[in-house]
Amino acid sequence: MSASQAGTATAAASGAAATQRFVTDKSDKPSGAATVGKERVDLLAREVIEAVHATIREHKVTYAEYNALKAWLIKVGADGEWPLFLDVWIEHAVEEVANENRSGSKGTIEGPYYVPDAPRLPAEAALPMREGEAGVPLVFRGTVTGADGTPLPSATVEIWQADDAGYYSQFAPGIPEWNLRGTVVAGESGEFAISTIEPAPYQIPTDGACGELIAAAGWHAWRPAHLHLIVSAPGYRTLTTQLYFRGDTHIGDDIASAVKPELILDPVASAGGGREVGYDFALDRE
Ligand code: MBD
Ligand code: FE
Repeated sequence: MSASQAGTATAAASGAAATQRFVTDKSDKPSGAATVGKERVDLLAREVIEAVHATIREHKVTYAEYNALKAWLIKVGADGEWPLFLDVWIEHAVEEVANENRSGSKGTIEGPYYVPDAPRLPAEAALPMREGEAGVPLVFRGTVTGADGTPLPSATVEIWQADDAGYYSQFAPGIPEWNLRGTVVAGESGEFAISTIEPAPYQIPTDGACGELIAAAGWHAWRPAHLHLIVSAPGYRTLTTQLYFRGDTHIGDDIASAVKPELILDPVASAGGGREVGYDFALDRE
């Protein structure tokens, strides 16, 4: 992305887009908020509130600190950053619990920037890209099987990623709608080969409430470069995961705590000047 376009990418705009996405896709769905029963709400809300009280008593939290929290929470909402805040600091624990009994490939968090129904592409395909899309070309190939090795020709591999400047289409201005997003339909043996570019390390927006927290706490805003994937096949548990690149500066201190050793790729140089890498997905049965 050019500097002028990057200059107009604001936390509030990407936050509003991520909030709208969540409300549209998740709020009213079977896995959404509407289906949580009274006993669970009572138990979980009470425990979280009590945990906050315990922290206040232990550290003798002042009114100045309480008011700073209140102001900050109001700003999270105003900036549309609830999806960002939750997915960066909370989702990894939910994912850990949800996937603790998988025997196939490791999952990790979805994050705020998935968009369903990306263009369908054949097993060997390039992701939608701009003319001369910046970045090191990458061919990412592999197979989708069941955890027992059964090839899954009915699988789809949904993939989305940031561009070479660290921006996601539909969450930053000036990028074509489906840029670097696709739904790849596996081949006869569950195989796929996706041509793309290597994503850039990603800095979460620094000009909104989440950035304010990071600065106030003296943290950093970086995620290591990553590919996002949702791999699915009828009769199998859908796998939401991410893949990272060995040697990345922030692989050991992801702000979103979503790196696992099994998710780190080792790409090698390929003839055309780019890089290539293989990764096979194994899905658990439903
Ligand atoms: C991302 O790109 C991301 O993957 C997560 C989890 C949070 C913020 C931005
Ligand atoms: Fe991401």
